[in-house]
Amino acid sequence: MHLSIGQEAVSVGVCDVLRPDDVVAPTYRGHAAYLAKGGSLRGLFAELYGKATGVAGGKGGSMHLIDMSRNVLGASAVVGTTIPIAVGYALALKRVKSDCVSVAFFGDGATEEGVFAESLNFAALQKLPVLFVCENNYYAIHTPITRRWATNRLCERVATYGIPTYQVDDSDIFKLRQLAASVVADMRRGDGPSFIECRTYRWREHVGPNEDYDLGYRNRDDLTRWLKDDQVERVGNMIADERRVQIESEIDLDIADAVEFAEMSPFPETDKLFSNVFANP
Ligand SMILES: Cc1ncc(C[n+]2csc(CCOP(=O)(O)OP(=O)(O)O)c2C)c(N)n1
Ligand SMILES: [Mg+2]
Repeated sequence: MHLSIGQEAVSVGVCDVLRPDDVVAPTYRGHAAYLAKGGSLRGLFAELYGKATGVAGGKGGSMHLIDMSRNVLGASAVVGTTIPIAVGYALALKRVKSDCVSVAFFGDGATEEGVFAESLNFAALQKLPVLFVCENNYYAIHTPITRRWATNRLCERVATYGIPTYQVDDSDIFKLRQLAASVVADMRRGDGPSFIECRTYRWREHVGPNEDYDLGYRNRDDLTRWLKDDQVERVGNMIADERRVQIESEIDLDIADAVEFAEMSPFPETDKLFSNVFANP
């Protein structure tokens, strides 16, 4: 699984200003976005275990959290694919004259896919209520943006489509939240798409729970800088000690409950093998 540890502030800063009826399209690194959108901890863990009670019925796993009861459009393992899905949903929202918005989360690597350019153009042309949120963690697997991008000027590239662009380069959750609130309000009024580039950092390896600073593609000093700016710690420090201890123990209990729920849940029935998949026997 692809952990979003270190990148939580992006998901929380954006999702906190959304309404339950707004939709989000997270990526395969989407645990934080799923939970920030009000997702079910039990449903998430059961999905990781491949159990029938998981949000995708145990057939998706970590990379494919889909939960339309929370308006979380299916995440995908294929880089960049949630961008046009979010744009398509925004087109549907506009057609039914809804004031809801659609949010596409994606990585810096996804901006290199052709569909990113197609989606930006179409969303700008049609003035769709879609917020593009790039989680720029500087790497696509092990390759840094310095070896992939001719220039670092991502916001400038996007701006050429006539889309307002913003950059949050220090992961400040309150700055991002305020910005998201303002652009979402504009989008609800029909102002069309916006783009936010959030600089952030993946603390763990690309896939899996371990650290990978011994691989040589990045430096632990970079992590140290981001650890100093950890927004989970920052927000935690704003809460009175007694209350914080209480919140943390409640969360520990919730996690223990979700893990137990997942372990006790059944695997999907074999007669469900061909339901909700494209193939038919
Ligand atoms: C279309 C496609 N190409 C390549 C891959 C292999 N791949 C998986 S993750 C990844 C890196 C994507 O980087 P980024 O978009 O920055 O997301 P991050 O993993 O950093 O969150 C690549 C190339 C893929 N899954 N899909
Ligand atoms: Mg990346």
